[in-house]
Formats: sequence, structure tokens, C-alpha cells
Amino acid sequence: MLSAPARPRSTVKDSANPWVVATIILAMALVAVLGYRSLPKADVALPFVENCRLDRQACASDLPGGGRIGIAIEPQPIPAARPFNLRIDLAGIRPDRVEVDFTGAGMNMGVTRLRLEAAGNGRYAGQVTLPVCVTGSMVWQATVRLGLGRKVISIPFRFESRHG
Ligand SMILES: [Cu+2]
Repeated sequence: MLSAPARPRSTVKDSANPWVVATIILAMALVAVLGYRSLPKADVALPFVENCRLDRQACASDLPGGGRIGIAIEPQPIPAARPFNLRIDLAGIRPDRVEVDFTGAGMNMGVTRLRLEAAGNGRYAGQVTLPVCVTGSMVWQATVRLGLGRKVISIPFRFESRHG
């Protein structure tokens, strides 16, 4: 039979030291917080931003839990099958990633995902060309996706593109 190596006897006598206790409590609190943050990802989908069309104006929306998003496209009118610029301004929120999914509204045009680059001071920008639509002009949905760890906040906007 194997015998376990002799373990040296502990000489620590101050296990009730308040600093040790405080450290343990702090560590437990940290584990609780990290555990909470690593829960399965929660997607928050906001309703449409009413009365705002990105082909006519810049749009804005308040975000749940504070913060605000502003979004604008240029040039206007928004060209079909040619590149255009999209700009997002965020206040009170600093996501890890900002993406926009373009889909057809009432027409299946696939999904075109644009990943925006951070330009500082809460601004994110990118350029994209949407697929050609046989009908010439059509309404698109631009769903902004703000990634915060495992959580994604999505905010849908609408606009019309035209052959110029
Ligand atoms: Cu179409």
C-alpha cells in the first residue's frame, strides 16, 4: 500500500485575521459578480424607431439602462447598388462592437452585415454597398447591434434606397 507523504503541520495561527476574512469575502463577491456576468447571453431587441426614416434625416433613440444612439446615412437620397456611408454616435454606452445588419423590409435580400470602426468619442463609422434590387427602389431595415460582452442590444431603423 502506498503511503501519502507526510504533510508538514500548519503553523498558521492567524486564520481569523480580519484581513484574511475580508479577502475571502471580497473573493466570494467577485466570483458572484463574474458568475452573474457570464450568464447565458441576453439579447435585448428594441422596437422600431417610429417616425424616422434614415433616407430623410438622422435618427436617434434612447437605450434601455441609459445611453443614447444617433444614426445617419449619407449621401441622401441613399443610392442603390453603390457605396454609402453610415455613422453612429453613442452617448452613455461603450459597446465592445458595433454592427449593422441590413435586410429587406418585406423582401428577402439576404443579410448584409457591416462592422463599424470606432472613430473616437463614441463615434462609429463604415461604408457599405447593398445588393441590387430588381424593383429599383426598396425599403431596407438597418438593425444596429451593440455588443456588450455576451449581451447584444439591437435597434432597428428603416430607410429607402433608390437608383440614382
Ligand atoms: Cu428588393
